[in-house]
Amino acid sequence: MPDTEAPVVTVPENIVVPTDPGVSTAVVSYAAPGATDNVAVTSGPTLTEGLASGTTFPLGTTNVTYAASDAAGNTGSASFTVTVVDTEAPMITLSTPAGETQGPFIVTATFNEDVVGFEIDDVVVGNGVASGFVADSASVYRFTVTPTAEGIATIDVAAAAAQDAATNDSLAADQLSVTYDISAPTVSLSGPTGPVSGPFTVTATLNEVVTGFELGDIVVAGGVASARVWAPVR
Ligand SMILES: [Ca+2]
Ligand SMILES: [Ca+2]
Ligand SMILES: [Ca+2]
Repeated sequence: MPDTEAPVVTVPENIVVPTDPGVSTAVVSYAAPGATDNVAVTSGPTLTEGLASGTTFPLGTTNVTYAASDAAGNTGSASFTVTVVDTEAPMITLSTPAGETQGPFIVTATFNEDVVGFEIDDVVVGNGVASGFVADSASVYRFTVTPTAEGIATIDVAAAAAQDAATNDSLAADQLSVTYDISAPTVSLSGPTGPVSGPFTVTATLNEVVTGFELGDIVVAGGVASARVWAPVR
């Protein structure tokens, strides 16, 4: 009597795992498949489809099949699936070229993965208006912010502004703030109010932080300016 019974291969149950942190894949280990036969298993179980245990599985479902044979050439096989699911919320970062501006400025919103549903209405501007919304890609967006009044303009994007392919809502962005400054600095001088009989101190007070103000900028008629105390004072 020939042996017509194929080996019986046993494999793990279907596996569902989240992606590893920060990547769209997962390293998945599973229990080693086994095989039994009415006579003897002579080959296997061997991986014939999918990926080995302990390797990196892609997003989505991967079929994994193992086969085993006996001496009579009968082959049995069994399959299971490994499904990698994205459970990570997309993160968004807001950036702009400078912290101070004298006019409209560009803000770039960069997600750490592709998203859908991000649009200009998701951008909340304090003391300004957003316009010119452009999608450079599914993860990088740009828009222009025009400040309204001198002072700080803020840009916020709340949580759930956009969704990744697995419909995870995006996280809120850290607030971006830019100082809108269009007035020239003013300087006021103060010193002795009455007659003097020797060197005296003059204080130059600027209404905002400046650079480039030096001793050579001081013009004195009937005297000489020297740097007794020369420190930036606001
Ligand atoms: Ca057999
Ligand atoms: Ca995600
Ligand atoms: Ca949205």
